[in-house]
Amino acid sequence: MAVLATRPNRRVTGLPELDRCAVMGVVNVTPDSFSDGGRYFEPDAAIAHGLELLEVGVDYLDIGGESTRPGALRVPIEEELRRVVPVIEALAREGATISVDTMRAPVARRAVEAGAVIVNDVSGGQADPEMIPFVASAQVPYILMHWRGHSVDMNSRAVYGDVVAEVRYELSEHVERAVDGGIALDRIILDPGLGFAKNAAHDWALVGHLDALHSLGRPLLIGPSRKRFLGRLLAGPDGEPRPAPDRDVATIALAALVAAHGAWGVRVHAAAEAIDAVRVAAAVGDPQYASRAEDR
Ligand code: PMM
Repeated sequence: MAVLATRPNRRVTGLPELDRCAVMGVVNVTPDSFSDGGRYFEPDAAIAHGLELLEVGVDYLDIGGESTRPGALRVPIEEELRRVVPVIEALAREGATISVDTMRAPVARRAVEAGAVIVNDVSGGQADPEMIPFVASAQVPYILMHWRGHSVDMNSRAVYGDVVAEVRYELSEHVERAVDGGIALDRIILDPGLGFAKNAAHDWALVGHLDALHSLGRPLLIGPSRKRFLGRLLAGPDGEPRPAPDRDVATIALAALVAAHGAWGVRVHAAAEAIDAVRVAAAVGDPQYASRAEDR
């Protein structure tokens, strides 16, 4: 089955090129994330969780200390540093390839010093004017996500005529800014930012049109894990959205679909299941992958 007409770009300078979609396991060192509700707020719990994710074979750990759930208020920078730095240090020592999920340049800097090798900036360089210069100087891969403003009021910015065209255009503008600011284009990974200033219909339109985003020419990371649009799709007869912890099967189904449509990576909580799913997607797209996997 030819899943894709063209091969999307999967090359990111500074990262290995995998023969399947990468899996990034989430480690939220926060008391209030919608998706895992503070389970890993204590450093020891976060480190233990990171080790579990490594054990199941994730390619990357994404470590963050600031919740971006809709309505969330900012965390003071000292607190964000206190949360993430020891966890990054410990997991880097264990050999993890770590991305730091932060919008702040000083946090990104300390995280890179502590062993992170990717900066995941959900604001795409908009929250902190020092972020692009820092990433340019550190020469690390940069995940640039589509974003229209801080979580406290982002839902009011979920207004689009044509969400796919507008997200594509806004991403292209931010890539241009990042490159003008000195970040090498070949280190940039793009992310449509599911759930960030987007309602469920917007999220579905974006995951259904990865081709439009691929046309920007950069690898795509997709973060569907346990998000509201899945909860709404799976609402029970009473109309109540399915709770976040019960959205993993849907997350995995979508991970397989976006992997089959050329995503470079998926950012997920249920990492073991996602690894199986992206391997299935790789085998469907390339029978050689299946025979190589059998030989491993
Ligand atoms: N989503 C969340 C946090 N960080 N980073 C990227 N690049 N893409 C995402 O979709 C994304 C992100 C929010 O989810 P969480 O609270 O489960 O971490």
